[in-house]
Amino acid sequence: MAYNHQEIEPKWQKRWEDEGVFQVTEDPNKKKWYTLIEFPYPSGAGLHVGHVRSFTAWDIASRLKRRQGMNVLYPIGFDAFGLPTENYALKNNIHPRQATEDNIANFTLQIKSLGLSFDWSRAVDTTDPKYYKWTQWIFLQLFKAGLAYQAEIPINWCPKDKIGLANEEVLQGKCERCGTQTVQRLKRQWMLKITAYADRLIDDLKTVDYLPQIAQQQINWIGRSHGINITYPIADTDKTVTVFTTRPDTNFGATFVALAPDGQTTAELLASMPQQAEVKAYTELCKQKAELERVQDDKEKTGVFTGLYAVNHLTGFKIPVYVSDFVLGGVGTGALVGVPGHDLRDFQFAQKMQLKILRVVVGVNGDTSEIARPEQVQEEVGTMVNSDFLNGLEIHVATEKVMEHMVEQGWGKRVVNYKLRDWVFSRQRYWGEPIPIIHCAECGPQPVPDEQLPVVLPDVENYKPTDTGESPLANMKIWKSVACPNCGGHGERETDVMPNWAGSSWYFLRYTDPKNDAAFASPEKLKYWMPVDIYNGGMEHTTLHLLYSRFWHKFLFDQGLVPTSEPYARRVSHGMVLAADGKKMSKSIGNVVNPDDVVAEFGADTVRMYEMFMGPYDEAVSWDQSSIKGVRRFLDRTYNLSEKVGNPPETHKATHVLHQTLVKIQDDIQDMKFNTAVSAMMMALNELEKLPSIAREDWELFLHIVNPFAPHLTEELWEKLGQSTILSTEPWPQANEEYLKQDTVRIIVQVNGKVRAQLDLPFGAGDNELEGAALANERVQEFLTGKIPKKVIVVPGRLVNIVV
Ligand code: ANZ
Ligand code: ZN
Repeated sequence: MAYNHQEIEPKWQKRWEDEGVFQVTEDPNKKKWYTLIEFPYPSGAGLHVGHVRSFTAWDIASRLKRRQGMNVLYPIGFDAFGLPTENYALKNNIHPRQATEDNIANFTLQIKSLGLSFDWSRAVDTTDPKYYKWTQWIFLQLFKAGLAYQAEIPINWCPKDKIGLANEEVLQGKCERCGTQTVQRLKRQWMLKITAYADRLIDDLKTVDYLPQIAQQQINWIGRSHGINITYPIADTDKTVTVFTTRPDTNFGATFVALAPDGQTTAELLASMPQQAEVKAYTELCKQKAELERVQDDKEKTGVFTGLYAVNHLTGFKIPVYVSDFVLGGVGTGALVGVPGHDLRDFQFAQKMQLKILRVVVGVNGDTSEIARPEQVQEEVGTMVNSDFLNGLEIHVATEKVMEHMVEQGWGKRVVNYKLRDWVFSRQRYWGEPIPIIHCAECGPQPVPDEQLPVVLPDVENYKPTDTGESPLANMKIWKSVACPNCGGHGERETDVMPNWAGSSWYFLRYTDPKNDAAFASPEKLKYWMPVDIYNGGMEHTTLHLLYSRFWHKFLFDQGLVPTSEPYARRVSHGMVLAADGKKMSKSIGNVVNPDDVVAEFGADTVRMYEMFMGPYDEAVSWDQSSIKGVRRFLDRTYNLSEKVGNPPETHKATHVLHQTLVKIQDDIQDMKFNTAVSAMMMALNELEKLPSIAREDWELFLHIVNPFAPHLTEELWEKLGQSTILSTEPWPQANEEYLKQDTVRIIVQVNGKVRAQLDLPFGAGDNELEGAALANERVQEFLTGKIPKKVIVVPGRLVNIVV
């Protein structure tokens, strides 16, 4: 018989909510536990079954910890500013505020229907002025500390979305959102100096427990490299060129210098270039291309010769100076020294320009032949050759030695370089937090005074982006015009808004004290809850969101405003939920599974348990409808088994299995092996089903075990036992050590009524087995003294009596 989830589930959701069972307050007598999932973006598409997977996993872990006596904070909120909503609103012709409200309402219903133990009283919404007041306030602290500044910088401009994009939002030269080819444009932008934290963002990873690949991605993104700036004289001029290299060991193999079209050096040397006209034409052409496209390995290399030659001090060779767009203006010095034998891009460039290719490193394969094919380009390991005083040295040893030499000779200076750039923090759009700055012709940019925060996003008639590249707020003449807070003269509000990474850079702090009007959170509450004990999120956020929020947090730490230098003690990630066809779910393919439909048909408990059962938590899994049915059958069987609670024989195998399952699921949840935890429950159920009747104690234990996974049904069955308490708040049971030992039972062996031996025998061993083991026992045989027993009496699970 199938139980009625449509009755049971709303009933328990209401009861939990009415009694506030998942609301937490700071309790100094309890150990705190802060579980965080990335708060969802309330898109028009609604909740994804992928959200369900991670939300449920951490709900289960939170439910367990809570029942184990910890004070668990498991909060939820909405990251609701940004382009997706704005674009959705434009497309459906509603106001972004309305769209956001509708979407949040829908998400809330969807999330609540899953029986997740979020503390809804702490929900945040980044678009709520009471929330973004503090986003603005933190921005102003950054501004006051000199970490927010304005710069005229080339930005990646998406001609379709009409928006400046951060480098991170450009993928292969295309807008991350719409796929349109981006172009470079100069624009005054607000920037955040995340580069000031580059070292700490790498070094402090040692103090946290992140999945290794997540930590590595952060390190790669920051891209710290230790190298040297070498300055070469330019032949027949009084000029020099300075290049950045991490591989000065290869300098005997240098055959050209290349300058970035948009680099400082090109501008400085232009007047001295014999081929000035060609260089100018080339640099004009390069402006069309996006940075990422320029540096791709497989891109055909282009460039022009400047007519200049640099002199390599080591060899005395005059090497030609080119301008080429595979060199980036913003990296290092905007100039590099080309070693085509040992760098693939240099190799491609040299082939194209027919430049010399020299071998100065021999790799592990021992190939010493001339380098003519890309596979021969030896980049990372080997021994020096054709390099004078470096010959025979391992490359890293050689690097150190030649650096020392160059520094000594005054040719070079050791430097550390980073790939990380400052964070472009303004957007010329509508649906974001206004940047709380007032521009004054006399005083420059002035912070909006604290008492005037928040700067509320005004209603505009037309929130469509403008072709001029200004934000729609720029059209709001009256709103824009304000008094300068410093001199009282005429001021104008900043009309750019923040990127949608802003609100998510500190939301985990707000959860600790979400209603506070006097501070973003009180120091006491922060002290109680921080750091986040475990943070789960998508692999796609491991560089941007994670880096940005760590940066803000470290800044707040430096200001004495948060108690820990890192926000998240541990970071883990979930695998994606794919469609049944193994593809990413997408509207256009039509393979999207709507969680509402499966909840309606099978119930939240089934969906929760199924998504845990699908496969290893950190691996991608495909949706499988037949497997959902199997999980639902498990729950129906559980429901039906509740009829069998009665008075069984005292000890039996199921009791042992239950206690072992209890321990197993505790361990599994700890290790994020949610799928094997579900399997263990299924096996326990099989054992229970074998019994003619089930002891009440065993049945209660089973309900405890299943409760974090299927909270509604287990509450219902708990109530059916006559319990008036809420199972979700009951103390977690302790496993009985006795039952954990093995699946054995102690059998007493008597000979003529006297105890002669005790045997540990497997559970459920049959009469014959017990008799055989008893008779075979050495001590028993001594007492039998070779006689044939007259009679053997077996009491299953307890005793064998041998009569002679
Ligand atoms: C010579 C050399 C020889 C290099 C060799 C590599 C291998 P990482 O290590 O990723 O930080 N480079 C320097 N400035 C550049 C610029 N503005 N645009 C593009 N590339 C630039 O990269 C450092 C290397 O990137 C430098 O070391 C330089 O090439 C190149 F066998 O110098 B190397
Ligand atoms: Zn002023």
